[in-house]
Amino acid sequence: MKDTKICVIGLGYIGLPTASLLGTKGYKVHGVDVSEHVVKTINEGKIHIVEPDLDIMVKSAVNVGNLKAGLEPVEADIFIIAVPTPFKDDYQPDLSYVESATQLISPFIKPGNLVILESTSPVGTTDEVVARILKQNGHDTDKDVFVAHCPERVLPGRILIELVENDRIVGGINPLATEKAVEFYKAFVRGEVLSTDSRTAEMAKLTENSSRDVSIAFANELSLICDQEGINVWELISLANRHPRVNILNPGPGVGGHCIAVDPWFIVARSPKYAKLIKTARLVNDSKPQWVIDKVKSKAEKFKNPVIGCLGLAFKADVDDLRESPAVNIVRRLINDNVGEILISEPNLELHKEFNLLPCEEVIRRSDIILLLVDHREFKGLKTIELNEKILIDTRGIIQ
Ligand code: SAJ
Repeated sequence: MKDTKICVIGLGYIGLPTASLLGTKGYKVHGVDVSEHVVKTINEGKIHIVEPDLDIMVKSAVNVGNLKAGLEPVEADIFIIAVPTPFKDDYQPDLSYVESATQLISPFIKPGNLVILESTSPVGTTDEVVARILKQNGHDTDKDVFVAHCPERVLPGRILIELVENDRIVGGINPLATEKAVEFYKAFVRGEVLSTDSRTAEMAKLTENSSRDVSIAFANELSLICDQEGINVWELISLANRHPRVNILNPGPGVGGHCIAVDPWFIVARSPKYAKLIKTARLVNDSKPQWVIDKVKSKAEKFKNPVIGCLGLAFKADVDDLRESPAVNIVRRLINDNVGEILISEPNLELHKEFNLLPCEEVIRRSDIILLLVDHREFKGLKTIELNEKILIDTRGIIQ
């Protein structure tokens, strides 16, 4: 292991934890990123994203000389691609980062190398994009360059734990590639390493996130029905979940982050004729922020100069990540539509370039309407009784 060299392309939420973990396990890791700032920060032993314990891991990998970052790849035994796979305006997958990462590493690849795509990808990407580009560049991916997919499955906030503890699904474009990739993951993963082919591995990851999206859509749909019927949806769900075979997730202001709100579209894009439920779930979850906005507007109408206190901006509890956050979308719309004076509190951020952030207590004290958007631990102790006469719209069901 000491002599195994690994080149990780993309030093974001997945690439950096993976690179630093491998560095602390004794591999010689070279990380590549397009951002000079990211490269400089990591080489100083620091981090550019918020994730528990990642700072310690990066510092120790850099200090022992096992993690270096650069703008260009180097020759290695194993290449790991961990770049973003967003979608375009028409919900079609944007694979341009995977394509450019593959082109970037191609001149550095030698016979015997293993190339692993970890980015969440539409079915066929490992074979039809990564292996195809390598083949076009003269590499023999049938015989001596091994190409596989191993989707990342870690939960932001628990990345370093889940990188080691979670089971991994590994699928090569041929059985030999699967075998080589399985052998690599078995060296540092404590969970089980399960082998399949690359297309099934790609679909497994999309299925996991779509399954969660569909379940959340069910909860969100229930929340609208219950609101109309005057029923507390959280009480309802906790009662229904007492059935031994029922497990309903929680409604919220919408689904955020860059995974669950994105990945189901990769299935819909390839199978529009059949992916009806998956698409509907996406639409149900994407329509929830508008429902919240309408609710606030109808309450605000009762005030001459309404002050609306928004609690939370992040896409989920106890993180500082605002990507695809329904809370941000809702706050921005309330401001643009001049619904009233908007006060905002986000305890996980000190500053925001667009919004003025205030302490939670001040927001509550000054507001007529309290809009709870994120179930951060700082908000969990709030009690209806302390909110006096104020109107409460609790999209997460945490205020008692
Ligand atoms: N949410 C609800 N109700 C719930 C659960 C979640 O409204 O009951 C919302 C959250 O508030 C958030 C969104 O859904 O806005 C997504 O949050 P999450 O915690 O469910 O998932 P992510 O996006 O942080 O991470 C997911 C994970 N996938 C699954 O749990 C199947 C993670 O394991 C994946 O690695 C990650 O996507 C990814 O990178 O794909």
